[in-house]
Amino acid sequence: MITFFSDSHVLHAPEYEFYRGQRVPCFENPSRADYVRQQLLSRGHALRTPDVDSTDVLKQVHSTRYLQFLQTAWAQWLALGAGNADVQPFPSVWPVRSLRSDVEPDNFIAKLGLYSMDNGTPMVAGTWAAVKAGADAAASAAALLAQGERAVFCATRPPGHHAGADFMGGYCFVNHAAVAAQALINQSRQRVAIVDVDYHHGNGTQSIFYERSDVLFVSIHGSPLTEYPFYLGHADELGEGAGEGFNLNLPLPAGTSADTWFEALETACRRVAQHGAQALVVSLGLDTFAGDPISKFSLQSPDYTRLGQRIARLGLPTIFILEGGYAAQELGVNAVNVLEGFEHG
Ligand code: SP5
Ligand code: ZN
Repeated sequence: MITFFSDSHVLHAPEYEFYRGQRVPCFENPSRADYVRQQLLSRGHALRTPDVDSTDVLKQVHSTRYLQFLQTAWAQWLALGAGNADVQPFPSVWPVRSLRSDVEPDNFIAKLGLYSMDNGTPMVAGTWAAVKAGADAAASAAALLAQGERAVFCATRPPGHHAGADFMGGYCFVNHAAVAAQALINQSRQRVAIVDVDYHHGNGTQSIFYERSDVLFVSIHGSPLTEYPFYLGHADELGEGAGEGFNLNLPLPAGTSADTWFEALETACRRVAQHGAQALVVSLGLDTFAGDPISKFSLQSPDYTRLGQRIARLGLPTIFILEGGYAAQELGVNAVNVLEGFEHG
């Protein structure tokens, strides 16, 4: 399968995140993309560098002030102190209920809190470059679909599905799946669907399309009662206004078996077919793997072939976007299993 891959991903390589008050090495790290790249090449899949500028689509999906912040954040951080070049900024204050988020403060840490949903999304000097290459990959994939390509994979990192219109979170800065879906809509397709199979609910993607009927969002994920992102992803979130009925969450308890997971995939696929989708975006998180260090589902490597086969049966032009998956070594095998299941049945 044609795959977009940018070497710029290495520019996003934060050193640590926090876990229960301790610094731990980042689960979302460059080795993930290296393993995916290795597996793609050894199994004969062609890599291409993203060649479409996503700037205009990014503006349709994200707020202007948030994009402005992302692009200037590192310079603002350095301006705070000469020693900051080797330090990762983290927010320490957030505008929760009763606090205002309409006024952007001048203080950098306050801005970082305004534009973050967690303190789990470390940023470094090269973050914007890596993130922009990921968005360009999504736009490039949509352009190939317009030329008649059946399916394209974006092997991008950092991931995107937790990022909303104006916030980062869950290792995500820009929502690549939303960029892909919006780019497909811009090609005058009336109906697009996004199926999010990452272990974590795609809160950012859901929120971006929550009031729209043209982009159906369906997600299978660990129950937010116990799993990140905790504050969204329940079954009663159906969409609002024109979007009512165009959001489907299929939360499953941590520990759910692969058999039950595939029943949920069946439900998801039937809803996509019913939508009359003209193209599909798959938020391909592989943290549903039994060996994932931060997740609690139990898919095995051959299950990913089956996942690709089921998605292929929808018969739709499809963009796969890499999201989570932290068993880095197996990530490549599992991702390429999906693509080959899709291509060869
Ligand atoms: C894209 C994606 O998969 N984002 C996930 C973000 C999860 N952030 C919370 C990480 C919590 C790590 N918990 C460590 C458990 C170690 N036993
Ligand atoms: Zn995830």
